[in-house]
Parts: sequence; structure tokens; C-alpha cells
Amino acid sequence: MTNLNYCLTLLTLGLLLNLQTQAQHFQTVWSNNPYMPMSIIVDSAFLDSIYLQLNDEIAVFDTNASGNKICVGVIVIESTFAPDTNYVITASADDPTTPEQDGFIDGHEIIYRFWDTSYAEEVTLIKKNYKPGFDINYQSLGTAVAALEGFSAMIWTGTADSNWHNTANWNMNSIIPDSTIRVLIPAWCTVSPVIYNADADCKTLKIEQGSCLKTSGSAQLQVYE
Ligand SMILES: [Ca+2]
Repeated sequence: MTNLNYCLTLLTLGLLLNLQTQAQHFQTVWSNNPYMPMSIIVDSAFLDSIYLQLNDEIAVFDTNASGNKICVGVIVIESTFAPDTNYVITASADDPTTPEQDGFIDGHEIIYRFWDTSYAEEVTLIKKNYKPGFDINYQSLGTAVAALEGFSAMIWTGTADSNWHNTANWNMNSIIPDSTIRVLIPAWCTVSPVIYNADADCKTLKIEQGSCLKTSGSAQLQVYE
């Protein structure tokens, strides 16, 4: 192989790799034109207190009859997220003339996920805040205006007590960690978590200096990564 050919091969490989890394992560269950679409306007979108970055994605999901999450709309962030630029996710309703659920069902909860391109990881821990006067659930031809705050890890707050299994002690109010969720015990918490009565799971565990985690009796914590 000549030097020139070698260089061209490397260049082609580089371009292919580059194209591959730029491929969109979330794919909607519908294609072509959306059916009776809803506009979800995203006012702000943070991940760990920083605006979403170039090539991050925001997707909206619905839950189908089998309990699976289906992607019904997505946008890719171009450049860094700039507030008040009206990022609009176009979500398709389910087309009644096709047998499968290929869009959202009116009245269902809008479920958000981020694609964090820097870590190539989906973010499912997302708090949403809706602007009053607009829709707050899926609605054909409706409009929602949302401020989104995502977290790469669940953060222990210890607001209520020391019980790991109490949802009130975590920054995401209605859930406790499971095997898919990263956990952070921050230095600033004044009450450290104790795992008792039942075993606990998490994906990864980070305990900042000055904090601790205790188990009591036979209860155990399983860290999956
Ligand atoms: Ca359908």
C-alpha cells in the first residue's frame, strides 16, 4: 500500500468513526409524518446543573399495553442548550389505523429521557416542571411547556430520617435506587443512610469524604458495577 492510499484509508476510517459517534441514539416508533402531534416546548434542560451540550438528546416516552416504554418524540441539541430558543419536541399520537401502538395515548404521563453524549449513557432521573395554563400529560394537538432537570445519580439528602428505603430521603421524591441507578452520598448531608430490614441495590456508589453508609442486621447493599 502506498503512503497516499494508507492516508486515504485512515481518513475514510476516521470519517466513518466520526459519523458513527454522531448517530442519533433515540429513535421514535413512528416515521414520516406524526399523527395529531403534540408540541412539547423545552424551556430549559439541565444535567447535573449544567445545560445539555452539543449532540445530547431529549426524548419523550409513553408506556404501551405490555408495560414497555416507547419513544414517541426526540430532539437533538445543536450547540449548547440555550434558554428561550424554543426547543420543540414533536410527539406523535397513536395512529388508530395501524395495529401497533406507534405514538402516545391521550392522558398518559409524559416520560422524559436524556442522552448524555459525553458518557454515552441514558439519563432517566429527570424532574419536570410544567408552565401553568398548558397541558401536563399527553394530548393530541396539545402543547406543554417544560423545564427539565436531569441527574446522572440519585443523591441522598437524609431530609426525613436515616432510612435508605424511605423515598423522602432522596432527591427524586417518588423512588429509591435500584440496580440501574447510580448513587451519591454527598459530603453535605448531615444524616447518613442506614440500610436495615431489607436489602438494597444500586448501579454504582460514591460516598464523599466525611459521609458514611451503614448496614444493620443482615441487610446488604449490592452494587452492580
Ligand atoms: Ca397505531
